Parts: sequence; structure tokens; C-alpha cells
Amino acid sequence: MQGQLFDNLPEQLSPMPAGAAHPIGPGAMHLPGFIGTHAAAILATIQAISRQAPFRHMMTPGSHAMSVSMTNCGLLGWITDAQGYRYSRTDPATHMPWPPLPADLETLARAAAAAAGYPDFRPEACLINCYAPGSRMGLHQDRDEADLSAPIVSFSLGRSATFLWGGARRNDPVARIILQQGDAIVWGGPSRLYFHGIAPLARRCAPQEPELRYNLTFRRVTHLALRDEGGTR
Ligand code: MD3
Ligand code: FE
Repeated sequence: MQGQLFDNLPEQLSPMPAGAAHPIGPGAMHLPGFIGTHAAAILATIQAISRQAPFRHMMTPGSHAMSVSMTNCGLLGWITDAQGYRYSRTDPATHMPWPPLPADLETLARAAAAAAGYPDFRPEACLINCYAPGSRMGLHQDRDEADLSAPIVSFSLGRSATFLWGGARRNDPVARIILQQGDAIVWGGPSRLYFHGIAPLARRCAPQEPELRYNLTFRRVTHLALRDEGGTR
């Protein structure tokens, strides 16, 4: 996980991503094709991370195994078990620190945040979700982060999925957005606390369609000013 994963990063970051960026909610931007030519390198990075911190089906506090399997990289990783949802510096499966967030991946996540109007994004955690046929993620809010002023950046890879995009209240109407390999979405401002989920992936996929979907979410967890005084992160 050392060195340049993405040999053509500068060309990718300027001038522009593949599709036009468009707002999908207050403070939220869809950047279709933002990952561009880096999808294969990111998929290889996910495989390398998962050799150190394997994908696993975590248990919800209510003792249900999640249908999505997960791992993390970065200083902090999101976990759930009988004790609840939280961030941890170590992988509970190995008691080791999570694999580091590769510098090139952090650069790409920060570029997506900047393109959506958040120039100072400093991710601490990268949650990596793996969806197999039948996997889903029910409507939820992401509120385990102390710093809710920072956006969340997500990258989609592999099989397409239907993103469920609600509102500030659980009963708000839900829009459906197809997320394809290469798409980035940045969620900040009021959208940061909106309900969202992923519809179940069909049990059968088309012949040349990849079976698995991966989603990376880059997250700021702690307040910037309260961590590592005088540091750069
Ligand atoms: C909107 N993941 O890991 S990513 C999650 O595709 C999660 O795996 C989904 O929801 C996935 O928590 C959706 C898009 C996403 C991530 C965080 C958000 C959308 C968000 C936080 C607030 C609002
Ligand atoms: Fe979420």
C-alpha cells in the first residue's frame, strides 16, 4: 500500500471529472464518473486492505448480522456490535490498527470534497462496504461522528445499486438514484443528517455485470481543532 497507486492523478484532478456535478440536496453533490480512470486501482487497493483487515458481517446492537460486509482503513474505523455503533482505532477482529488510508485515495476524496465546495476536508476514517446479491442497507442517518459539520464523501465501485435518498425525517419521501461505478457523492450541510439507504441488490445479475458492489465513505469523526493540536491533520 506504499507509493503511487494512481500514476495519472494530476491529469484526473484538473481539469474536470467525467460528468457534470449536480446538486441532489442542500449541501449534497453528485459527481458522476469522478473516479474516472482510477476505478481499477481503487479496487486493487480494496483487495490489499481486505487482506489485512478482512471484510466481515458486523452485528447490530439488536444482534442482527448486517447483510453488507465491511472493513475500514484510516486512523479510525466504524464498527458495530452488541455495545453499539462507534469508531475504533483498532480492528476488533485482529486487535491491530486499521490499515492506513492510502495517500492517493485521501487526495482523491479531498478533491471530491473540494469540487463540491468543501475545501478543508480531512478524513480520519474510510468505511468500505461490500454488497453481494441480496445485500441492502435500510434507511438510516449517519450520526456517530462527533463533527457533523464535515461532509461525508462516497465512491461507488463495481455493480450499480439504487441509492435511497430521503430527507431530514424518517417519513420524508424517498427518491431513488442509480449509483454507478466511478460516481462520487459529497454529503454536507443539511443533507449530512438526511435519511438514506441502499435498495436490495437483485439476487441475479446480468452476465457481464460484476457481482459485487463496493462503497467507500470517507469521514471526519473528531473535531479538527480538538485533535492533534498544532498538527496538520
Ligand atoms: C447521505 N453507505 O455506509 S453511501 C453508510 O452505498 C452508507 O454503502 C451507503 O450509507 C452505501 O453509512 C450509501 C452514501 C452516503 C453515505 C453517507 C451519508 C450517503 C449519505 C451521510 C449522510 C447523508
Ligand atoms: Fe450511511
